[in-house]
Amino acid sequence: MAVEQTLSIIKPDAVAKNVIGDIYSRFEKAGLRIIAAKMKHLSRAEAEGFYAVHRERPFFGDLVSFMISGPVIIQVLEGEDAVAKHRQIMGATDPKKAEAGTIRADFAESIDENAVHGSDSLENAAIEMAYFFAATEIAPRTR
Ligand code: RTP
Ligand code: MG
Repeated sequence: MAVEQTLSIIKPDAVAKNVIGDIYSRFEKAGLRIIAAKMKHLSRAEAEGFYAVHRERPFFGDLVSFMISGPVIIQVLEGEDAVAKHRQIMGATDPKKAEAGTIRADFAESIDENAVHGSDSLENAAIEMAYFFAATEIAPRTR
């Protein structure tokens, strides 16, 4: 397995629930290191750009409105097999289908307000990291 980097977002519902620390703790316990982080209230244009692949989907408008309903925390996670490991900790998109003990099983209310985002491939991870962070804002561990 290779060391990878992936983009994670704690969505507005989870920030509102005050569970940022709990979610960070799950990343750390899984061996994922936070190598970049920022809190941001996304503009509509930023949210639309981030989710542009879903532009034609029926849920796109609701998704964008939700993502700009409050601040989010955006981070880059680094570790062995980080893309898949992060998706595993997150759980299924629909919390009703998410495995017990996953972030979405524990904190998500619905498929629309589902607590977290995670890149779904190494290729998309690179695109999404560049969308939110300059290279100088990402600090891979040296010790
Ligand atoms: P994400 O991109 O946020 O990590 O979630 P995901 O990969 O598990 O799901 P994706 O298919 O990429 O969908 C992006 C987000 O759109 C909302 N969604 N709503 N109502 C619906 O049928 C529906 N499907 C997706 C969710 O917030 C999902 O996380
Ligand atoms: Mg996705």
